[in-house]
Amino acid sequence: MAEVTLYHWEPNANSGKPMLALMEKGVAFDSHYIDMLNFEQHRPEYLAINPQGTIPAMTYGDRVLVESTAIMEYVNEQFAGPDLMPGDARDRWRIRWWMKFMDQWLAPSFSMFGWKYFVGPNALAAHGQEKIEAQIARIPLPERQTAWRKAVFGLFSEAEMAESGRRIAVGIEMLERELGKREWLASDHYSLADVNGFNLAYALPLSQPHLSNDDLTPNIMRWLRAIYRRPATQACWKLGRTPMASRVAILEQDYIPPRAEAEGIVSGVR
Ligand SMILES: N[C@@H](CCC(=O)N[C@@H](CS)C(=O)NCC(=O)O)C(=O)O
Repeated sequence: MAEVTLYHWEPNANSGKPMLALMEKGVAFDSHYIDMLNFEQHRPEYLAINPQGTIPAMTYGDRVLVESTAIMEYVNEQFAGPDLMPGDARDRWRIRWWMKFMDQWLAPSFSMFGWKYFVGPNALAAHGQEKIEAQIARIPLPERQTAWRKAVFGLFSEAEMAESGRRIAVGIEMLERELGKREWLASDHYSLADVNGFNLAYALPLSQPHLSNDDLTPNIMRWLRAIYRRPATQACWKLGRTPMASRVAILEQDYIPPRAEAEGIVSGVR
């Protein structure tokens, strides 16, 4: 048994961030998959670890850590292995700037698409309306109850979806510009900003093929493929169990042309 246990869902967004950071550092950990579509995050045994019922969470000895970006910073400082907050003070400022921008502004927009097109429809198909209502009533955080209701019952408004689409387009432009300046997102060294960014952006050429592809965003594509080829990323994405995570295989293609429409990824995930 390892000293570290990570409770996580798919290598994607919040769960994927500490998963990938631990693997990059070479930290041995017990992987505890929480099946979010089966509401395992609201079961008493998990609530005993994280009473908020959200994932990821990490235990290290008797310490319990939550919040994906804060966990990554902890992992980087606590354990030996390559420094993922490298460079000088300005680089570290840039890393933190990008992580804050992604966590607060961009990730919620990606998440809205993921929940509308993947999480909600798949959970509804698996459990049916009545059981889902009962599950939602058990969720500890009111804001997570709202997110589930909107996803399952198709209640994200057109205005919300349009705003998320706009933010994703702005985020793509910003990433492309920044990655034109240096090899990695925030520093000349691979950093937590790259780990964070990859977890949001790995499926961009599938989900936003009209905005991100080899013709329009060559810097993003170079960056995504370079991260995909890293042994830690390969090991991390092997822990995925749903078609959400297997979208990463798009990065094996050498050239991805512009397309007008997102490909039908399981249940229309975009
Ligand atoms: N800010 C938290 C967000 C955690 C969070 O909301 N995670 C989502 C999955 S990405 C979750 O646990 N959802 C479960 C639920 O809403 O039932 C973090 O970065 O760790």
